Amino acid sequence: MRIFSGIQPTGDLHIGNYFGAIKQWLDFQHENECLFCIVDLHAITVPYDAKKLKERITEKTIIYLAAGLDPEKVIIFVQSRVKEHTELAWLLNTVTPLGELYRMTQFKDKAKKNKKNENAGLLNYPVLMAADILLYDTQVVPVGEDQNQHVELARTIGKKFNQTFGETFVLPKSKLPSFGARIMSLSDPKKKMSKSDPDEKSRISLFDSPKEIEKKIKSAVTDTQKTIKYDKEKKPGISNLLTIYSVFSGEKMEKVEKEMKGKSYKALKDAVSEITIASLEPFRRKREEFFSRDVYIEEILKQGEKRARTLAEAKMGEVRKKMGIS
Ligand code: AQP
Repeated sequence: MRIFSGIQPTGDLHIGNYFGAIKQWLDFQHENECLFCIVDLHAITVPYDAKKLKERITEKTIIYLAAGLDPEKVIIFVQSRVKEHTELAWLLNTVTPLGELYRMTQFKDKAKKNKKNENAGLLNYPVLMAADILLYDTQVVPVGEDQNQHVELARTIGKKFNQTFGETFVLPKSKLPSFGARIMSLSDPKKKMSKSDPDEKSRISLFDSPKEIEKKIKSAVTDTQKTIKYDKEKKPGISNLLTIYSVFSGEKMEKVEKEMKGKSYKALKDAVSEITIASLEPFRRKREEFFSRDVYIEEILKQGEKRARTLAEAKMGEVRKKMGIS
């Protein structure tokens, strides 16, 4: 199967990004044709530091490698280096109903957060994402729950194009993890954990030190009751901690609930801290190995770009022809 997914080079990756996206990618890489992209053109739709963007891209590439992606098997590349993404996004704009874009949850959330910068790029973000996906005849897009709506829209746009210009695009499907598709903020467990949340305590970054992890989990919001039970509506904080424990341990929720039954909230937090620290330790270690290997990282990105471009150019040739563009 052809698999495509990406992560924006914004902020520090957190355990939500890992469980929602990267962990699934690792499972796919052995038996499928995978493209994993660093989607820098998406990252610039919100205020960002232009001087730091390149550094952020290198950082994310290191994370992909440290997590265990094998550049011999998968294509790792930077979105802006393959110009066909923006060309196709423009063309797809012409078949995208405006109403669909206005109803996207992420647009509404981000526009609200960035009142002074409510730009057209933010609105058109899902069209660019549709281009990223459709350009490679992607069948499956492994993402967290928050991106599901965008993948659905990519399908709608692809279908509309096919109906208008003839069969051209494969219609993609999203693949959510069976559990951990939405890790919530530690400070406000009704909101998803997010890289751009100004409250650092709200997320556990993949490279937080054991001390930082312990501190953040200790201060995680729970509730005033005493029972440990999975109930997303009534006990969002406890449910989030149980989820984190479950995804790191690989144990089913019923088993985790049984294990934690009768324990104090402090004991639950200690257990979550312990398993999180132990599970993230290999990331910290492997990341060190890739530091100061800039030439190697750039080589991987160059190779990835070349392989992605070959596929993208062929598809764009077909698209231009269908649309009557020379
Ligand atoms: N809290 C989450 N739980 C599970 N999966 C998540 N993802 C994001 N947050 C969670 C998944 O991570 C992948 C990469 O996300 P992205 O870089 O495209 O940006 P995002 O979805 O907008 O995630 P963030 O962390 O909230 O970033 P910012 O703050 O920069 O917008 C996606 O597959 C996403 O589903």
